[in-house]
Amino acid sequence: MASLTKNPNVNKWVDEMIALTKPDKVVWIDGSEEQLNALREEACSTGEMIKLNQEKLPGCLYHRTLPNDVARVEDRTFICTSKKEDAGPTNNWCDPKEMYAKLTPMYDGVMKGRTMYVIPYSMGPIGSPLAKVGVEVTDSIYVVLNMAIMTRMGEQAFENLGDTSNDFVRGLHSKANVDPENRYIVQFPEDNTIWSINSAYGGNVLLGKKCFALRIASYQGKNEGWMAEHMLILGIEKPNGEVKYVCAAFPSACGKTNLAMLIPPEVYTKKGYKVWTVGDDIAWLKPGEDGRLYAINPENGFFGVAPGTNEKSNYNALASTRKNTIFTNVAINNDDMTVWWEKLDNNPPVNATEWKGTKVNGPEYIAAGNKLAHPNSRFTAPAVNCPCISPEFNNPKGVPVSAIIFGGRRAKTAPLVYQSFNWQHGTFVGSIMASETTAAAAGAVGVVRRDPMAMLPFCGYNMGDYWAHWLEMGKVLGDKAPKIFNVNWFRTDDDGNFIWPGFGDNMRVLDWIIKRCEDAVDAVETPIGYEPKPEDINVEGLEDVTTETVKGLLSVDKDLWKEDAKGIHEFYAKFGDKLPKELELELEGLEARLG
Ligand code: GTP
Ligand code: SPV
Ligand code: MN
Repeated sequence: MASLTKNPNVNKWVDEMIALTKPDKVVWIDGSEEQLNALREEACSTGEMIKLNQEKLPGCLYHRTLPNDVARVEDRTFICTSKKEDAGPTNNWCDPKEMYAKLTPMYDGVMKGRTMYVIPYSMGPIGSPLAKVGVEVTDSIYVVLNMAIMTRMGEQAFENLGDTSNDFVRGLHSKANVDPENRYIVQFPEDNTIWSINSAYGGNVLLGKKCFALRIASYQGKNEGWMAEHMLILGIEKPNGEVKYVCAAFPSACGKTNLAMLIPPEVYTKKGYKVWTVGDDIAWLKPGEDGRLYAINPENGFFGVAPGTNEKSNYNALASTRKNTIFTNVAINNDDMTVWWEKLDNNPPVNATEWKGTKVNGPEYIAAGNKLAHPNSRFTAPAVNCPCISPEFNNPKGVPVSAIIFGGRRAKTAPLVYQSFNWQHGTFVGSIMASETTAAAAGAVGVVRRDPMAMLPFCGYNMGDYWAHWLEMGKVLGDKAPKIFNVNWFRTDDDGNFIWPGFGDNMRVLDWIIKRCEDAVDAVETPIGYEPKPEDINVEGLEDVTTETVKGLLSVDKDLWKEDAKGIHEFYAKFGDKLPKELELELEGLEARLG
Protein backbone atom coordinates (compact mmCIF):
# COMPACT_ATOMS: atom_id res chain seq x y z
CA MET A 1 0.00 0.00 0.00
CA ALA A 2 1.29 3.42 -0.98
CA SER A 3 2.60 5.83 1.61
CA LEU A 4 0.22 8.45 2.99
CA THR A 5 2.88 11.15 3.13
CA LYS A 6 5.39 12.83 0.87
CA ASN A 7 7.65 13.41 3.87
CA PRO A 8 10.93 11.74 2.86
CA ASN A 9 12.10 11.33 6.47
CA VAL A 10 9.02 9.32 7.36
CA ASN A 11 9.17 7.25 4.19
CA LYS A 12 12.85 6.48 4.56
CA TRP A 13 12.40 5.33 8.14
CA VAL A 14 9.32 3.23 7.34
CA ASP A 15 11.24 1.60 4.47
CA GLU A 16 14.03 0.73 6.88
CA MET A 17 11.57 -0.80 9.31
CA ILE A 18 10.00 -2.84 6.49
CA ALA A 19 13.43 -4.05 5.39
CA LEU A 20 14.18 -5.06 8.98
CA THR A 21 10.95 -6.76 9.99
CA LYS A 22 9.94 -8.09 6.52
CA PRO A 23 6.14 -8.02 6.81
CA ASP A 24 4.03 -9.75 4.14
CA LYS A 25 1.91 -6.65 3.82
CA VAL A 26 2.08 -2.97 4.83
CA VAL A 27 -1.06 -0.99 5.70
CA TRP A 28 -0.93 2.77 6.26
CA ILE A 29 -3.54 3.82 8.79
CA ASP A 30 -5.51 6.77 7.45
CA GLY A 31 -7.83 6.88 10.45
CA SER A 32 -11.06 6.45 8.46
CA GLU A 33 -14.00 4.68 10.09
CA GLU A 34 -14.13 2.40 7.07
CA GLN A 35 -10.59 1.19 7.58
CA LEU A 36 -11.02 0.87 11.35
CA ASN A 37 -14.23 -1.12 10.90
CA ALA A 38 -12.50 -3.56 8.59
CA LEU A 39 -9.75 -4.00 11.19
CA ARG A 40 -12.31 -4.56 13.95
CA GLU A 41 -14.01 -7.23 11.85
CA GLU A 42 -10.69 -8.87 11.08
CA ALA A 43 -9.61 -8.89 14.74
CA CYS A 44 -12.94 -10.41 15.77
CA SER A 45 -12.75 -13.07 13.05
CA THR A 46 -9.32 -14.24 14.23
CA GLY A 47 -10.30 -14.19 17.92
CA GLU A 48 -7.83 -11.40 18.77
CA MET A 49 -10.82 -9.33 19.88
CA ILE A 50 -14.31 -10.33 20.95
CA LYS A 51 -17.41 -8.35 20.06
CA LEU A 52 -19.47 -7.44 23.13
CA ASN A 53 -23.23 -6.90 23.30
CA GLN A 54 -23.73 -4.26 20.61
CA GLU A 55 -27.06 -3.08 22.03
CA LYS A 56 -25.86 -2.58 25.58
CA LEU A 57 -22.28 -1.66 24.69
CA PRO A 58 -22.33 -0.33 21.12
CA GLY A 59 -18.95 -0.34 19.40
CA CYS A 60 -17.30 -2.10 22.35
CA LEU A 61 -14.71 -4.84 22.01
CA TYR A 62 -12.98 -7.19 24.41
CA HIS A 63 -9.37 -8.27 24.46
CA ARG A 64 -7.41 -10.61 26.66
CA THR A 65 -3.61 -10.55 26.92
CA LEU A 66 -1.34 -13.41 27.92
CA PRO A 67 -1.13 -13.90 31.70
CA ASN A 68 2.58 -13.07 31.53
CA ASP A 69 1.80 -9.73 29.86
CA VAL A 70 -0.63 -7.72 31.98
CA ALA A 71 1.28 -4.61 33.09
CA ARG A 72 4.24 -2.38 32.41
CA VAL A 73 7.60 -4.09 32.95
CA GLU A 74 9.93 -1.63 34.63
CA ASP A 75 12.87 -4.02 34.88
CA ARG A 76 12.81 -4.45 31.09
CA THR A 77 12.43 -0.74 30.30
CA PHE A 78 15.61 1.06 29.19
CA ILE A 79 16.77 4.60 28.56
CA CYS A 80 19.58 4.40 26.04
CA THR A 81 21.66 7.58 25.97
CA SER A 82 25.27 7.72 24.78
CA LYS A 83 26.41 8.61 28.29
CA LYS A 84 25.25 6.46 31.20
CA GLU A 85 25.00 9.42 33.55
CA ASP A 86 22.39 10.99 31.24
CA ALA A 87 20.00 8.15 32.08
CA GLY A 88 20.79 8.45 35.78
CA PRO A 89 20.59 6.05 38.72
CA THR A 90 16.83 5.45 38.54
CA ASN A 91 16.72 4.15 34.95
CA ASN A 92 18.01 0.96 33.37
CA TRP A 93 20.68 2.03 30.92
CA CYS A 94 22.43 0.45 27.97
CA ASP A 95 24.67 1.98 25.33
CA PRO A 96 22.48 2.74 22.28
CA LYS A 97 24.82 0.97 19.85
CA GLU A 98 24.85 -2.13 22.01
CA MET A 99 21.07 -2.08 22.41
CA TYR A 100 20.43 -1.63 18.68
CA ALA A 101 22.86 -4.49 18.02
CA LYS A 102 21.09 -6.71 20.52
CA LEU A 103 17.56 -5.97 19.33
CA THR A 104 18.12 -5.83 15.56
CA PRO A 105 18.39 -9.62 15.18
CA MET A 106 15.23 -10.00 17.26
CA TYR A 107 13.33 -7.72 14.85
CA ASP A 108 14.89 -9.26 11.75
CA GLY A 109 12.04 -10.91 9.86
CA VAL A 110 9.76 -10.77 12.91
CA MET A 111 6.77 -9.64 10.79
CA LYS A 112 7.08 -12.43 8.18
CA GLY A 113 3.59 -13.78 7.64
CA ARG A 114 2.18 -10.68 9.34
CA THR A 115 0.92 -7.24 8.35
CA MET A 116 2.73 -4.08 9.38
CA TYR A 117 0.43 -1.21 10.29
CA VAL A 118 1.93 2.27 9.95
CA ILE A 119 0.19 4.57 12.41
CA PRO A 120 0.63 8.35 12.14
CA TYR A 121 -0.61 10.15 15.24
CA SER A 122 -0.52 13.47 17.00
CA MET A 123 0.01 13.84 20.74
CA GLY A 124 -1.97 16.97 21.50
CA PRO A 125 -4.71 18.73 19.54
CA ILE A 126 -3.98 18.91 15.80
CA GLY A 127 -2.51 22.33 15.10
CA SER A 128 -1.56 23.06 18.71
CA PRO A 129 1.91 24.59 19.08
CA LEU A 130 2.38 22.19 22.00
CA ALA A 131 1.46 19.06 19.99
CA LYS A 132 3.97 16.61 18.52
CA VAL A 133 3.77 13.91 15.88
CA GLY A 134 4.68 10.26 16.19
CA VAL A 135 4.66 7.33 13.80
CA GLU A 136 4.30 3.83 15.21
CA VAL A 137 4.77 0.71 13.13
CA THR A 138 3.27 -2.41 14.70
CA ASP A 139 2.08 -5.92 13.88
CA SER A 140 -0.88 -5.67 16.26
CA ILE A 141 -4.43 -4.66 15.31
CA TYR A 142 -5.10 -4.25 19.03
CA VAL A 143 -2.48 -1.50 19.06
CA VAL A 144 -4.05 0.22 16.03
CA LEU A 145 -7.53 0.15 17.58
CA ASN A 146 -6.24 1.47 20.92
CA MET A 147 -4.16 4.21 19.29
CA ALA A 148 -7.32 5.22 17.39
CA ILE A 149 -8.91 5.99 20.75
CA MET A 150 -5.89 7.30 22.66
CA THR A 151 -4.45 9.68 20.05
CA ARG A 152 -5.45 11.91 17.13
CA MET A 153 -4.61 9.20 14.63
CA GLY A 154 -4.43 9.03 10.84
CA GLU A 155 -3.69 11.29 7.88
CA GLN A 156 -4.39 14.46 9.90
CA ALA A 157 -1.17 13.81 11.83
CA PHE A 158 0.91 13.79 8.63
CA GLU A 159 -0.75 17.04 7.54
CA ASN A 160 0.38 18.51 10.83
CA LEU A 161 3.93 17.21 10.36
CA GLY A 162 4.26 18.65 6.87
CA ASP A 163 6.26 17.40 3.91
CA THR A 164 9.78 18.13 5.15
CA SER A 165 9.93 18.06 8.95
CA ASN A 166 12.09 15.48 10.67
CA ASP A 167 10.52 16.20 14.07
CA PHE A 168 8.57 13.01 14.69
CA VAL A 169 9.02 10.17 17.14
CA ARG A 170 9.79 6.82 15.53
CA GLY A 171 8.11 3.92 17.29
CA LEU A 172 8.78 0.30 16.34
CA HIS A 173 6.62 -2.32 18.00
CA SER A 174 6.34 -6.03 17.43
CA LYS A 175 4.49 -8.40 19.71
CA ALA A 176 6.88 -11.05 18.31
CA ASN A 177 6.19 -14.19 20.41
CA VAL A 178 5.15 -12.24 23.52
CA ASP A 179 8.14 -13.87 25.19
CA PRO A 180 8.70 -12.34 28.63
CA GLU A 181 12.37 -13.39 28.62
CA ASN A 182 12.99 -11.28 25.53
CA ARG A 183 10.65 -8.40 26.30
CA TYR A 184 12.22 -4.97 25.86
CA ILE A 185 10.75 -1.48 26.09
CA VAL A 186 13.54 0.79 24.94
CA GLN A 187 13.75 4.55 24.58
CA PHE A 188 16.53 6.20 22.58
CA PRO A 189 15.90 9.86 23.52
CA GLU A 190 18.79 11.17 21.40
CA ASP A 191 17.25 9.54 18.29
CA ASN A 192 13.57 10.29 18.96
CA THR A 193 13.15 6.52 18.79
CA ILE A 194 11.30 3.82 20.73
CA TRP A 195 11.69 0.08 20.21
CA SER A 196 9.27 -2.28 21.93
CA ILE A 197 9.23 -6.05 21.49
CA ASN A 198 7.55 -9.15 22.94
CA SER A 199 4.68 -7.42 24.71
CA ALA A 200 1.13 -6.67 23.64
CA TYR A 201 0.01 -4.73 26.69
CA GLY A 202 -0.92 -1.10 27.31
CA GLY A 203 1.93 1.14 28.34
CA ASN A 204 4.45 -1.25 26.75
CA VAL A 205 2.97 -1.02 23.26
CA LEU A 206 0.78 2.08 22.89
CA LEU A 207 3.99 3.95 22.20
CA GLY A 208 2.38 7.41 22.15
CA LYS A 209 1.59 7.09 25.85
CA LYS A 210 4.31 6.49 28.45
CA CYS A 211 7.18 5.87 26.00
CA PHE A 212 6.68 9.05 23.95
CA ALA A 213 4.47 11.43 25.92
CA LEU A 214 6.52 10.95 29.10
CA ARG A 215 9.95 9.36 28.53
CA ILE A 216 10.88 10.92 25.19
CA ALA A 217 8.84 14.09 25.80
CA SER A 218 10.39 14.76 29.22
CA TYR A 219 13.80 14.73 27.51
CA GLN A 220 12.52 17.02 24.73
CA GLY A 221 10.94 19.32 27.31
CA LYS A 222 14.25 19.67 29.17
CA ASN A 223 15.94 20.77 25.94
CA GLU A 224 13.06 22.92 24.68
CA GLY A 225 11.89 24.66 27.86
CA TRP A 226 8.71 22.79 28.73
CA MET A 227 7.63 19.87 30.91
CA ALA A 228 6.06 16.44 30.31
CA GLU A 229 4.46 15.16 33.50
CA HIS A 230 2.48 12.15 34.81
CA MET A 231 -0.41 14.44 35.73
CA LEU A 232 -4.15 14.72 35.34
CA ILE A 233 -5.60 18.12 34.44
CA LEU A 234 -8.97 19.26 35.79
CA GLY A 235 -10.99 22.45 35.87
CA ILE A 236 -13.03 23.49 38.89
CA GLU A 237 -15.92 25.72 37.94
CA LYS A 238 -17.00 27.98 40.76
CA PRO A 239 -20.55 29.25 41.30
CA ASN A 240 -19.60 32.54 39.59
CA GLY A 241 -18.68 30.59 36.44
CA GLU A 242 -14.92 31.10 36.77
CA VAL A 243 -12.86 27.93 36.13
CA LYS A 244 -9.58 27.24 37.93
CA TYR A 245 -7.30 24.51 36.58
CA VAL A 246 -5.10 22.20 38.62
CA CYS A 247 -2.70 19.40 37.64
CA ALA A 248 -2.01 16.43 39.89
CA ALA A 249 0.77 13.85 39.77
CA PHE A 250 -0.01 10.55 41.51
CA PRO A 251 1.79 7.26 40.77
CA SER A 252 0.09 4.63 38.62
CA ALA A 253 -3.20 3.37 40.05
CA CYS A 254 -3.23 6.02 42.78
CA GLY A 255 -6.29 7.97 41.72
CA LYS A 256 -5.62 10.31 38.77
CA THR A 257 -8.54 9.14 36.62
CA ASN A 258 -10.81 9.28 39.64
CA LEU A 259 -9.81 12.78 40.68
CA ALA A 260 -9.91 14.06 37.10
CA MET A 261 -13.58 13.07 36.76
CA LEU A 262 -14.88 13.65 40.24
CA ILE A 263 -18.42 14.65 40.98
CA PRO A 264 -18.44 17.07 43.92
CA PRO A 265 -20.57 16.24 46.96
CA GLU A 266 -24.01 17.76 47.17
CA VAL A 267 -22.92 20.64 49.42
CA TYR A 268 -20.87 21.83 46.47
CA THR A 269 -23.10 20.92 43.50
CA LYS A 270 -26.06 22.72 45.04
CA LYS A 271 -23.96 25.88 45.26
CA GLY A 272 -23.03 25.49 41.58
CA TYR A 273 -19.57 23.90 41.67
CA LYS A 274 -18.64 21.58 38.81
CA VAL A 275 -15.53 19.67 37.77
CA TRP A 276 -14.35 19.47 34.13
CA THR A 277 -11.87 16.85 32.90
CA VAL A 278 -9.04 17.96 30.62
CA GLY A 279 -6.80 14.92 31.11
CA ASP A 280 -6.43 11.88 33.37
CA ASP A 281 -2.81 10.75 33.01
CA ILE A 282 -0.38 13.02 31.19
CA ALA A 283 0.13 16.79 30.99
CA TRP A 284 2.45 18.79 28.74
CA LEU A 285 3.16 22.13 30.35
CA LYS A 286 4.66 25.27 28.87
CA PRO A 287 4.75 28.93 29.84
CA GLY A 288 2.25 30.93 27.77
CA GLU A 289 2.43 34.46 26.36
CA ASP A 290 1.11 35.90 29.63
CA GLY A 291 3.87 34.17 31.60
CA ARG A 292 1.57 31.66 33.27
CA LEU A 293 2.00 27.90 32.95
CA TYR A 294 -0.38 26.28 30.38
CA ALA A 295 -1.29 22.60 30.16
CA ILE A 296 -2.49 20.39 27.34
CA ASN A 297 -3.48 16.76 27.54
CA PRO A 298 -1.54 15.05 24.74
CA GLU A 299 -3.97 12.11 24.76
CA ASN A 300 -7.41 11.71 23.19
CA GLY A 301 -8.82 8.96 25.40
CA PHE A 302 -8.53 7.26 28.78
CA PHE A 303 -6.64 4.02 29.42
CA GLY A 304 -8.17 3.58 32.84
CA VAL A 305 -8.04 1.00 35.63
CA ALA A 306 -11.32 -0.95 35.55
CA PRO A 307 -11.53 -2.53 39.03
CA GLY A 308 -13.00 -0.16 41.55
CA THR A 309 -14.77 1.87 38.86
CA ASN A 310 -18.51 2.01 39.52
CA GLU A 311 -21.51 4.29 39.42
CA LYS A 312 -20.66 5.72 42.83
CA SER A 313 -16.85 5.87 42.81
CA ASN A 314 -16.49 7.26 39.28
CA TYR A 315 -19.77 7.76 37.44
CA ASN A 316 -18.11 9.71 34.63
CA ALA A 317 -15.46 7.08 33.92
CA LEU A 318 -18.09 4.36 33.84
CA ALA A 319 -20.27 6.44 31.52
CA SER A 320 -17.24 6.96 29.26
CA THR A 321 -16.99 3.18 28.77
CA ARG A 322 -20.55 2.53 27.57
CA LYS A 323 -19.71 2.85 23.86
CA ASN A 324 -16.75 2.55 21.44
CA THR A 325 -14.55 1.23 24.24
CA ILE A 326 -12.00 -1.59 24.35
CA PHE A 327 -11.88 -3.65 27.53
CA THR A 328 -8.69 -5.55 28.36
CA ASN A 329 -8.46 -8.39 30.91
CA VAL A 330 -11.79 -7.75 32.64
CA ALA A 331 -14.35 -10.58 33.04
CA ILE A 332 -17.15 -11.37 30.62
CA ASN A 333 -20.76 -12.07 31.55
CA ASN A 334 -21.64 -14.77 29.02
CA ASP A 335 -25.40 -14.39 29.53
CA ASP A 336 -25.46 -11.07 27.74
CA MET A 337 -21.86 -10.50 26.59
CA THR A 338 -21.26 -7.56 28.88
CA VAL A 339 -18.25 -6.93 31.10
CA TRP A 340 -17.64 -7.17 34.84
CA TRP A 341 -14.85 -6.34 37.26
CA GLU A 342 -14.35 -6.24 41.02
CA LYS A 343 -16.47 -3.54 42.70
CA LEU A 344 -18.46 -2.77 39.53
CA ASP A 345 -21.47 -3.94 41.54
CA ASN A 346 -22.31 -6.68 44.04
CA ASN A 347 -23.49 -9.11 41.38
CA PRO A 348 -20.61 -10.98 39.78
CA PRO A 349 -21.95 -12.93 36.82
CA VAL A 350 -22.74 -16.59 37.47
CA ASN A 351 -22.02 -17.50 33.87
CA ALA A 352 -18.65 -15.76 33.72
CA THR A 353 -15.39 -16.00 31.86
CA GLU A 354 -12.58 -14.81 34.10
CA TRP A 355 -9.79 -12.66 32.68
CA LYS A 356 -7.55 -15.57 31.71
CA GLY A 357 -10.35 -17.08 29.61
CA THR A 358 -11.74 -19.89 31.77
CA LYS A 359 -15.50 -20.23 32.23
CA VAL A 360 -16.35 -20.07 35.93
CA ASN A 361 -19.22 -19.51 38.31
CA GLY A 362 -18.44 -15.92 39.32
CA PRO A 363 -19.71 -15.83 42.91
CA GLU A 364 -18.15 -19.23 43.71
CA TYR A 365 -14.89 -18.28 42.05
CA ILE A 366 -14.69 -15.09 44.10
CA ALA A 367 -15.70 -16.87 47.30
CA ALA A 368 -12.72 -19.19 46.72
CA GLY A 369 -10.46 -16.15 46.86
CA ASN A 370 -9.97 -15.47 43.14
CA LYS A 371 -10.42 -12.32 41.11
CA LEU A 372 -12.63 -12.33 38.01
CA ALA A 373 -10.87 -9.34 36.46
CA HIS A 374 -7.12 -8.75 36.61
CA PRO A 375 -6.31 -5.97 39.15
CA ASN A 376 -4.69 -4.00 36.30
CA SER A 377 -7.46 -4.69 33.80
CA ARG A 378 -8.26 -1.58 31.80
CA PHE A 379 -10.75 0.23 29.60
CA THR A 380 -9.71 2.30 26.59
CA ALA A 381 -12.44 4.93 26.23
CA PRO A 382 -12.68 7.96 23.92
CA ALA A 383 -12.43 11.29 25.77
CA VAL A 384 -15.50 12.57 23.89
CA ASN A 385 -17.58 9.98 25.75
CA CYS A 386 -16.87 11.61 29.10
CA PRO A 387 -19.91 13.53 30.38
CA CYS A 388 -17.66 16.09 32.08
CA ILE A 389 -15.06 16.52 29.33
CA SER A 390 -13.84 20.10 29.43
CA PRO A 391 -14.95 22.54 26.70
CA GLU A 392 -11.21 23.42 26.62
CA PHE A 393 -10.17 19.82 25.84
CA ASN A 394 -9.20 20.69 22.26
CA ASN A 395 -7.99 24.22 22.97
CA PRO A 396 -4.62 24.39 21.18
CA LYS A 397 -3.32 26.88 23.78
CA GLY A 398 -4.11 24.61 26.71
CA VAL A 399 -5.44 25.79 30.06
CA PRO A 400 -3.71 28.03 32.65
CA VAL A 401 -2.63 26.10 35.75
CA SER A 402 -3.24 27.55 39.22
CA ALA A 403 -2.00 24.64 41.32
CA ILE A 404 0.16 21.54 41.02
CA ILE A 405 -0.66 18.69 43.38
CA PHE A 406 1.57 15.76 44.27
CA GLY A 407 0.27 12.68 46.06
CA GLY A 408 0.71 9.02 46.72
CA ARG A 409 -0.40 6.08 48.79
CA ARG A 410 1.00 6.50 52.28
CA ALA A 411 -0.66 4.62 55.13
CA LYS A 412 0.82 6.90 57.81
CA THR A 413 3.39 9.59 57.11
CA ALA A 414 1.82 12.08 54.71
CA PRO A 415 -1.10 14.22 55.94
CA LEU A 416 -4.34 14.73 53.99
CA VAL A 417 -3.00 17.92 52.43
CA TYR A 418 -0.23 20.48 52.82
CA GLN A 419 1.11 23.34 50.77
CA SER A 420 4.74 23.98 49.99
CA PHE A 421 6.34 27.25 51.12
CA ASN A 422 7.30 28.18 47.55
CA TRP A 423 8.25 26.64 44.16
CA GLN A 424 11.69 25.48 45.30
CA HIS A 425 10.24 23.82 48.38
CA GLY A 426 7.45 22.44 46.17
CA THR A 427 10.05 20.85 43.90
CA PHE A 428 11.53 19.29 47.03
CA VAL A 429 8.08 18.02 48.08
CA GLY A 430 7.68 16.38 44.65
CA SER A 431 11.17 14.93 44.76
CA ILE A 432 10.58 13.15 48.08
CA MET A 433 7.27 11.57 47.06
CA ALA A 434 6.92 7.96 48.09
CA SER A 435 4.08 5.57 47.46
CA GLU A 436 3.05 1.95 47.84
CA THR A 437 3.47 0.03 44.58
CA THR A 438 0.35 -1.08 42.67
CA ALA A 439 -0.67 -3.65 40.04
CA ALA A 440 0.02 -1.17 37.20
CA ALA A 441 3.56 -2.51 37.00
CA ALA A 442 4.80 -6.09 37.25
CA GLY A 443 6.30 -6.91 40.67
CA ALA A 444 5.34 -6.75 44.33
CA VAL A 445 2.32 -4.66 45.33
CA GLY A 446 2.12 -2.49 48.47
CA VAL A 447 5.84 -1.82 48.95
CA VAL A 448 6.69 1.81 49.73
CA ARG A 449 9.20 3.23 47.27
CA ARG A 450 10.43 6.69 46.34
CA ASP A 451 8.59 7.88 43.24
CA PRO A 452 9.57 11.52 42.62
CA MET A 453 6.80 13.49 40.89
CA ALA A 454 5.21 10.06 40.09
CA MET A 455 7.85 9.96 37.33
CA LEU A 456 10.16 7.20 38.60
CA PRO A 457 9.22 4.81 35.74
CA PHE A 458 8.74 7.59 33.19
CA CYS A 459 11.57 10.13 33.39
CA GLY A 460 13.56 9.87 30.15
CA TYR A 461 16.79 11.27 31.58
CA ASN A 462 18.75 11.73 34.79
CA MET A 463 16.29 12.49 37.59
CA GLY A 464 18.83 14.92 39.07
CA ASP A 465 18.80 16.93 35.84
CA TYR A 466 15.00 16.65 35.85
CA TRP A 467 14.84 18.29 39.28
CA ALA A 468 17.20 21.00 38.05
CA HIS A 469 14.79 21.56 35.15
CA TRP A 470 11.91 21.92 37.60
CA LEU A 471 13.89 24.54 39.55
CA GLU A 472 14.73 26.32 36.30
CA MET A 473 11.06 26.39 35.25
CA GLY A 474 10.25 27.97 38.61
CA LYS A 475 12.66 30.79 37.82
CA VAL A 476 11.12 31.28 34.37
CA LEU A 477 7.60 31.41 35.84
CA GLY A 478 8.55 33.62 38.79
CA ASP A 479 5.56 34.93 40.72
CA LYS A 480 3.20 33.50 38.08
CA ALA A 481 4.20 29.94 39.00
CA PRO A 482 1.41 27.62 40.17
CA LYS A 483 1.29 26.93 43.91
CA ILE A 484 2.45 23.42 44.83
CA PHE A 485 0.58 21.07 47.19
CA ASN A 486 0.77 17.48 48.41
CA VAL A 487 -2.22 15.24 49.20
CA ASN A 488 -2.74 11.74 50.58
CA TRP A 489 -6.16 10.07 50.29
CA PHE A 490 -4.82 6.79 51.64
CA ARG A 491 -4.13 7.19 55.38
CA THR A 492 -5.35 4.14 57.27
CA ASP A 493 -6.56 3.45 60.79
CA ASP A 494 -5.18 0.69 63.02
CA ASP A 495 -7.36 -1.85 61.21
CA GLY A 496 -6.02 -0.82 57.83
CA ASN A 497 -9.19 0.98 56.70
CA PHE A 498 -8.93 4.23 54.74
CA ILE A 499 -9.91 7.10 57.06
CA TRP A 500 -10.66 9.69 54.39
CA PRO A 501 -13.73 8.87 52.22
CA GLY A 502 -11.91 9.98 49.06
CA PHE A 503 -13.37 10.02 45.53
CA GLY A 504 -15.97 12.83 45.18
CA ASP A 505 -15.19 14.04 48.69
CA ASN A 506 -11.69 14.94 47.54
CA MET A 507 -13.45 18.08 46.29
CA ARG A 508 -13.32 19.28 49.89
CA VAL A 509 -9.54 19.33 49.70
CA LEU A 510 -9.50 20.87 46.20
CA ASP A 511 -11.71 23.61 47.60
CA TRP A 512 -9.06 24.51 50.21
CA ILE A 513 -6.33 24.35 47.56
CA ILE A 514 -8.19 26.75 45.26
CA LYS A 515 -8.88 29.09 48.16
CA ARG A 516 -5.15 29.11 48.99
CA CYS A 517 -4.38 30.03 45.38
CA GLU A 518 -6.76 32.97 45.76
CA ASP A 519 -5.40 34.01 49.17
CA ALA A 520 -8.90 33.43 50.51
CA VAL A 521 -8.04 31.24 53.49
CA ASP A 522 -5.36 31.13 56.19
CA ALA A 523 -3.04 28.24 56.90
CA VAL A 524 -0.97 26.87 59.76
CA GLU A 525 2.78 26.74 59.34
CA THR A 526 4.19 23.29 60.21
CA PRO A 527 7.67 21.81 59.78
CA ILE A 528 6.63 20.23 56.45
CA GLY A 529 4.64 23.11 54.96
CA TYR A 530 1.38 25.01 55.31
CA GLU A 531 -1.57 22.95 56.52
CA PRO A 532 -5.26 23.84 56.69
CA LYS A 533 -6.85 24.67 59.99
CA PRO A 534 -8.95 21.51 60.47
CA GLU A 535 -12.16 23.58 60.49
CA ASP A 536 -11.28 24.95 57.04
CA ILE A 537 -11.84 21.54 55.45
CA ASN A 538 -15.58 21.48 54.82
CA VAL A 539 -17.08 18.30 56.33
CA GLU A 540 -20.73 19.26 55.89
CA GLY A 541 -22.77 16.28 54.76
CA LEU A 542 -20.15 13.68 55.71
CA GLU A 543 -21.32 10.92 58.01
CA ASP A 544 -18.20 9.45 59.57
CA VAL A 545 -15.80 12.32 59.21
CA THR A 546 -15.78 15.26 61.59
CA THR A 547 -13.40 18.17 62.06
CA GLU A 548 -11.80 16.00 64.74
CA THR A 549 -11.14 13.28 62.10
CA VAL A 550 -9.63 15.90 59.82
CA LYS A 551 -7.39 17.03 62.66
CA GLY A 552 -6.09 13.45 62.90
CA LEU A 553 -5.59 13.24 59.14
CA LEU A 554 -3.53 16.42 59.28
CA SER A 555 -1.31 15.29 62.14
CA VAL A 556 2.40 15.12 61.41
CA ASP A 557 4.30 12.43 63.30
CA LYS A 558 7.76 13.97 63.69
CA ASP A 559 9.43 10.65 64.43
CA LEU A 560 8.03 9.11 61.25
CA TRP A 561 9.19 12.16 59.31
CA LYS A 562 12.68 12.00 60.83
CA GLU A 563 12.82 8.36 59.77
CA ASP A 564 11.65 9.38 56.31
CA ALA A 565 14.32 12.10 56.12
CA LYS A 566 16.97 9.40 56.56
CA GLY A 567 15.49 7.53 53.61
CA ILE A 568 15.56 10.73 51.57
CA HIS A 569 19.28 11.20 52.33
CA GLU A 570 19.95 7.68 51.08
CA PHE A 571 17.87 8.27 47.97
CA TYR A 572 19.47 11.64 47.24
CA ALA A 573 22.95 10.15 47.68
CA LYS A 574 22.43 8.07 44.53
CA PHE A 575 22.47 11.22 42.42
CA GLY A 576 25.94 12.41 43.43
CA ASP A 577 26.70 15.86 42.04
CA LYS A 578 23.58 15.72 39.83
CA LEU A 579 21.53 16.47 42.95
CA PRO A 580 20.66 20.19 42.87
CA LYS A 581 22.10 22.02 45.89
CA GLU A 582 18.72 23.64 46.43
CA LEU A 583 17.14 20.27 47.25
CA GLU A 584 19.92 19.39 49.67
CA LEU A 585 19.28 22.71 51.42
CA GLU A 586 15.55 22.01 51.53
CA LEU A 587 16.21 18.63 53.17
CA GLU A 588 18.46 20.27 55.77
CA GLY A 589 15.75 22.86 56.37
CA LEU A 590 13.13 20.17 56.89
CA GLU A 591 15.34 18.33 59.37
CA ALA A 592 16.06 21.54 61.27
CA ARG A 593 12.34 22.30 61.52
CA LEU A 594 11.59 18.76 62.70
CA GLY A 595 14.13 19.37 65.49
P1 GTP B 1 -3.01 4.92 36.09
O1 GTP B 1 -3.98 4.85 34.97
O2 GTP B 1 -2.32 3.62 36.35
O3 GTP B 1 -2.01 6.03 35.94
O4 GTP B 1 -3.86 5.12 37.45
P2 GTP B 1 -4.64 6.39 38.10
O5 GTP B 1 -3.67 7.22 38.87
O6 GTP B 1 -5.45 7.07 37.07
O7 GTP B 1 -5.57 5.68 39.19
P3 GTP B 1 -7.17 5.48 39.22
O8 GTP B 1 -7.91 6.77 39.30
O9 GTP B 1 -7.54 4.57 38.11
O10 GTP B 1 -7.36 4.73 40.61
C1 GTP B 1 -6.72 3.52 40.91
C2 GTP B 1 -7.33 2.85 42.09
O11 GTP B 1 -7.35 3.73 43.23
C3 GTP B 1 -8.78 2.42 41.85
O12 GTP B 1 -8.97 1.13 42.37
C4 GTP B 1 -9.59 3.43 42.64
O13 GTP B 1 -10.80 2.89 43.08
C5 GTP B 1 -8.65 3.82 43.79
N1 GTP B 1 -8.90 5.21 44.22
C6 GTP B 1 -8.96 6.30 43.41
N2 GTP B 1 -9.24 7.43 44.12
C7 GTP B 1 -9.35 7.04 45.41
C8 GTP B 1 -9.62 7.75 46.64
O14 GTP B 1 -9.82 8.97 46.68
N3 GTP B 1 -9.64 7.00 47.78
C9 GTP B 1 -9.43 5.66 47.77
N4 GTP B 1 -9.47 5.01 48.93
N5 GTP B 1 -9.18 4.96 46.63
C10 GTP B 1 -9.13 5.63 45.47
C1 SPV C 1 0.25 3.71 34.31
O1 SPV C 1 0.75 2.63 34.63
O2 SPV C 1 0.59 4.79 34.84
C2 SPV C 1 -0.79 3.75 33.26
C3 SPV C 1 -1.07 2.53 32.51
O3 SPV C 1 -1.36 4.80 33.02
S1 SPV C 1 0.08 2.22 31.26
O4 SPV C 1 -0.42 2.82 30.01
O5 SPV C 1 0.20 0.77 31.11
O6 SPV C 1 1.34 2.84 31.59
MN1 MN D 1 -0.61 6.48 34.40
